Amino acid sequence: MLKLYSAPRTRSIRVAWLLEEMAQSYELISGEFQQTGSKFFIQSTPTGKYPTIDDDGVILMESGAITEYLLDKYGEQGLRPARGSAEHGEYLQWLHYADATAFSPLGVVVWLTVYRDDGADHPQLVEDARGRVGAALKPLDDRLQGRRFLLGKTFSAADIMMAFTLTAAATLGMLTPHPNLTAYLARLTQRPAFLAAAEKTGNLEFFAHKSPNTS
Ligand SMILES: N[C@@H](CCC(=O)N[C@@H](CS)C(=O)NCC(=O)O)C(=O)O
Repeated sequence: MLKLYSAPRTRSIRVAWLLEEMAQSYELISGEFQQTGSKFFIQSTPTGKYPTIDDDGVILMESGAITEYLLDKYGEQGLRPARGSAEHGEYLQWLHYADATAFSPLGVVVWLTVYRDDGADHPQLVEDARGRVGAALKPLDDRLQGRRFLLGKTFSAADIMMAFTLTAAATLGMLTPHPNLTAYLARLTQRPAFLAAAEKTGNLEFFAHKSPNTS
């Protein structure tokens, strides 16, 4: 059976949520995120990263790639537009934007202020990364003006990818200037498939936007 390696507060929620939307059965292998100080790829998964899937020996990391693989293999279930359509191009754009463009500067903020905990020694770097987070969230907020989802009226797997990124932004207090994104994230996290995945993967607290230092 398809196995998903998952830990709370990681991108594994994206894959669990997608599988719940697809009503696809899977075995959840739950672990805890190991703090990455100076070592990387040390998570208790076959790749050392979360998320990882093992689909009868096909071992994959990268949440965006896993998303596309699962939709190809197990059926799209209306979760992405037809290939070659204009909407499919937009779907791919936002799917990748979620981790490549929007999460990158967020990752720097998290790295310096949460994992390394020496952000105070590098105020310029933190400020620069925060500025780039704001710059990456602005076009998204504009996109959600008058739209329920990234593609308009239709929910897609790109929304799943984006929700994790926006939740990370919210825990750092960086979603407040973006009212469309705040409302959009609230909409997404009411979905039954999200709630099922969040419960199974221990992510309900994270999506309540609690930072690692608050309980
Ligand atoms: N771009 C990758 C990022 C994967 C990633 O960095 N995952 C984090 C948890 S959310 C991790 O496993 N970090 C441990 C490490 O970097 O060694 C994806 O979208 O899956």
